Amino acid sequence: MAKSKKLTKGQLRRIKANQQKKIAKQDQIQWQDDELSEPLQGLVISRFGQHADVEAPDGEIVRCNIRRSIDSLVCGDKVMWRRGKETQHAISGVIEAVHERDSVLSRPDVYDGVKPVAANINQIFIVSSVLPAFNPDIIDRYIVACEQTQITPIIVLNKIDLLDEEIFEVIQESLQIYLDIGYKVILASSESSDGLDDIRAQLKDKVSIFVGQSGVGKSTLTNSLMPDLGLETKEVSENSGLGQHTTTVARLYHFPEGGDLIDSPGIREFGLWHMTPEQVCDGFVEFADFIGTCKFRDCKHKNDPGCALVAAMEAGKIHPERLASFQRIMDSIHESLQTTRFNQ
Ligand SMILES: Nc1nc2c(ncn2[C@@H]2O[C@H](COP(=O)(O)OP(=O)(O)OP(=O)(O)O)[C@@H](O)[C@H]2O)c(=O)[nH]1
Ligand SMILES: [Mg+2]
Ligand SMILES: [Zn+2]
Repeated sequence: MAKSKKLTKGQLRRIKANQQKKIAKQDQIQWQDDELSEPLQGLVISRFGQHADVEAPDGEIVRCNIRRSIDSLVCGDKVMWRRGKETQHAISGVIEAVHERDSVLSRPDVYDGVKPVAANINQIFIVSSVLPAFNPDIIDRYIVACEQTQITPIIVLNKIDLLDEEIFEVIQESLQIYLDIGYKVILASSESSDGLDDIRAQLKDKVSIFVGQSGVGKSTLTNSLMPDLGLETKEVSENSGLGQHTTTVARLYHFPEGGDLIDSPGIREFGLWHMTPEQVCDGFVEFADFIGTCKFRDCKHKNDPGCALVAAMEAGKIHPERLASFQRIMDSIHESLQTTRFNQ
């Protein structure tokens, strides 16, 4: 039987290395040392390919090349950079070093392994909405990532203007699960301005990022919070019901009242293939009291006899939806371990 052919890790790495060589040749402007200023501090506002927009200490945004010795650079990174004596092909400087990160949000990428999304953030707004579709699985996955990196998650149910009473009741039930665990939930709408003040208050003096599926309204929300921006937003495709990935790169904005906000491109799914089962367990904080008390040490927390998590669920201490979500994540991790791509 013909099996679908997957590229090996080595092959993927070679493709990527070749691509990068090509890009580097095209884009790298070789500055001589005497053509560069003294090193300056900077903040990466946005990264795209081999370039990044860096904010200088005086607030000016300068497009820079990235030294090849830098292997990871994302929106939110604090860097050392040097200004070129003149601008070449719209590039006015070069980033030479990245300061150590306080935190980083990453997600696995089929080609790149684990891919950082943003650095030095301390709050993640997990944005969801009924359009394109309310998806608690994605919320749970982001929460796991937050717990792993110790970044505070805030759950936003956006576009509440679209909810009729019946749908609202169903979703309310789902959201209550998160409230019961202790997470903050904000109901919002750019259309009706519901929740905007609450979000504003949460953003103050923090570095936050909006994440979530494409089309849930992250950029529209960013625009509503900072009306001067005028970011591009797009209708959710009526044919597929899927968002169009309108935002293509993460970008940081300074919030006028203090604090920064990163608007990030939407995702289809948020895989956790890069995590160990233990890390996923830790991401379900309400499981903590029961983990390690199953009858068998290698309990898969499914149909295993004497499973403490299943018992806790039956006793009403763990919500069945959360256990089911946890089991789905575990299944997806085991599946991906069987294909070699994410074998570590
Ligand atoms: N009814 C309603 N529609 C909204 C609301 N917020 C955003 N929309 C619409 O939802 C669509 C998608 O909004 P975007 O802000 O582009 O979504 P996004 O999450 O930034 O999408 P990506 O950039 O692809 O990740 C647009 O047509 C918006 O007008 C809202 O509060 N209510
Ligand atoms: Mg967007
Ligand atoms: Zn168990």
